Formats: sequence, structure tokens, C-alpha cells
Amino acid sequence: MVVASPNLSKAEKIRDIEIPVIDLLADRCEVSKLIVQACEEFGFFKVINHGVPHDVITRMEQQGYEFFAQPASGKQQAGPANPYGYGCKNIGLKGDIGEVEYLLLQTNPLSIDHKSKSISSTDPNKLSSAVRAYVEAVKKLACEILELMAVGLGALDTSVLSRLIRDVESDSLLRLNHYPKADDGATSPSFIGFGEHTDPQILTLLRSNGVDGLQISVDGVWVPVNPHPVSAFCINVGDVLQVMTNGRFLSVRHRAMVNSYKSRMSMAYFAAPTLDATISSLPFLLTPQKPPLYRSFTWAEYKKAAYSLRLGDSRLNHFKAR
Ligand code: GA4
Repeated sequence: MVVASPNLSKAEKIRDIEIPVIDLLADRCEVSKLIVQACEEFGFFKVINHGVPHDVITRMEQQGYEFFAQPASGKQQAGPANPYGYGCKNIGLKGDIGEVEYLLLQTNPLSIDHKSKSISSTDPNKLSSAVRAYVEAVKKLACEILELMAVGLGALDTSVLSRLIRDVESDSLLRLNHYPKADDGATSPSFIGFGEHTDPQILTLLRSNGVDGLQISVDGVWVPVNPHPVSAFCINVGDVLQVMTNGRFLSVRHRAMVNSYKSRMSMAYFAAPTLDATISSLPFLLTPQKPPLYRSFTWAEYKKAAYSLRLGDSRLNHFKAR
């Protein structure tokens, strides 16, 4: 719960009190207000009682552990990530590097089935069924959260955000990240697993194996996000949602550090629209005093810009309204 401590800066406050943990089984109207408040203040919050079945999560995690435990030659069958598939240390297409290995997957059912064959040498069906079940459950959760946001923002049409990601052709992604512990082969003295960036999409739903490493930037200060409660999902606003809310919600810079006591695995679902979807500020949030901060663009255009820039670049600056 966020408590008021009047004389502290936002960074000092959050260091003491943690980002908000929101119980999705609480009163719907209250929950929608808390979500909006968290998105405005921090761009991050956690949800508990989220309805994603425990066995769906553990099956997916198990597949992740098995994949990363393979020898390099096995993992490389699923790579190089260009941008999808298995990647090791190389992030994106512009030379960014981190102490991380990952699997980046498209989430439409056909692509999951196809890619599972190159990822799993043992049982592709087991892998694809775990990924499909996980994606279905987190997509449902993402839709629910987007509907609560729309309620909290006062939208008459409460599906105005969720329908963007509901389409089977949505460009949503699933990323499994493995950050080996620092003495397990991490070579960078900075211990940066995944360098600072914002997420380009609408919303990110993140799970980790209870090991810390995630940090968010609050007023320019790096603040660790405690991985507890372990059953929670950590949710953050992406660039597209910042645009749609005309800057009311914040797409906040974050990064992942490696640590020296335990390796970390995280699973991130990036909820995105279809490639041809047009993104612009929601009309009911615009007034003569608050004109659009960004120009309209398609998701394909934004994604192309993201891959032409470095990880830490500010993409949204390129889409400001004139
Ligand atoms: C950051 C969020 C997601 O992990 C991701 C990343 C993508 C990639 O790793 O392929 C990007 C990065 C992310 C933003 C800028 C571009 C694209 C690497 C990079 C340098 C999958 C995404 O959609 O954007």
C-alpha cells in the first residue's frame, strides 16, 4: 500500500515502501482506481489473485529451466535471435550486449507450434502446449487489467484498450530471460543483465523466480523492485499505452541486474496490437488544454523505429506531435 510521507522525494518514498501490490479480487471500482494511480505515479505495479493457474506457470517455468540447462549447442538450434529465437548476450539488432541469454517468441499459435520444433530436441509438443497455455492465461490477465484501466480512466467503451491485444494476429511476444549468477560466467564488470530501456508495447506482464534483479528508474534513481510476493505478476506500462493515455500513464525505464548469489529466470509477456493497428491518444482524454503529445502511427512503424535504434534510446521522442 502506498502511504503518504510528505517530505520525501518520490525516489526516497518508493525505496521505503515498494511499488503498489494490487489484489485483483478486491472491489472492481477500487481496483481500477488503484491501477490508474499506480500507472500515473510509477508506471509499475504488482497484481495478486490474478487468476493465472499455478500449474500453468510452473509448467512454463519448467520448460524454461530445461531449455537453458542444455549445452550451448542445443540452445543454438533455436538461434540466432533475429530478433526471434535464442539469443545469448546480443540484444536487438544494433549491437546492445547484456549478461543474459533468452528465448524470444511470437505468440500466435501457429508460430508457437512451428518454433517449438527447433527449440525442443526432446518433446516439442510438451513445450508448445506449455507455451500456448501460458500465453492464453497471461493474455486473459492482460485484457482484464486493460479493461480495469479503461474503467479507471472513465472510458465509456471499457474494451477500448483490451481489444487491441485480443486479436489472434496481435504482435504480442513472450520472452524467457536467464541471467546466470555473476560468478557463473558473467563477464561485464557492471553486472548489467539487460540494459535500461522502456518497453515499446502496450503492457508487460512479468514473472520471475523470486530472485531480485529488476530495477526501475524513479526521478533518475535506480530503485530495486522486490520480487515478492513470489505469486505476483509485475505489470508495467509500455510506450504505446503512454501514447494512448496522452502521457498520463508512464512508460518507465527499467533494467535487470545479475547478482552473485543465484541465477534469475524471468518470463515477460509483451501485449501488443496487430502490426496494422493505428495508435493515437484516446479522444476522451484530449481537451484544448491537453492536445495530443504524439502523432498517430501504426504499430509496424513504431516497431521498425524501435529496431533501428539502440536499446536505451528514447523512441517516443521520434513520435512527438509538432
Ligand atoms: C525491449 C522489450 C522487449 O524485450 C523487446 C526488446 C527488443 C529485443 O530484444 O528484440 C528490443 C527492445 C525491446 C527495444 C529496442 C529494440 C528492440 C531490442 C532493441 C534494441 C522484445 C521489445 O519488443 O523491445
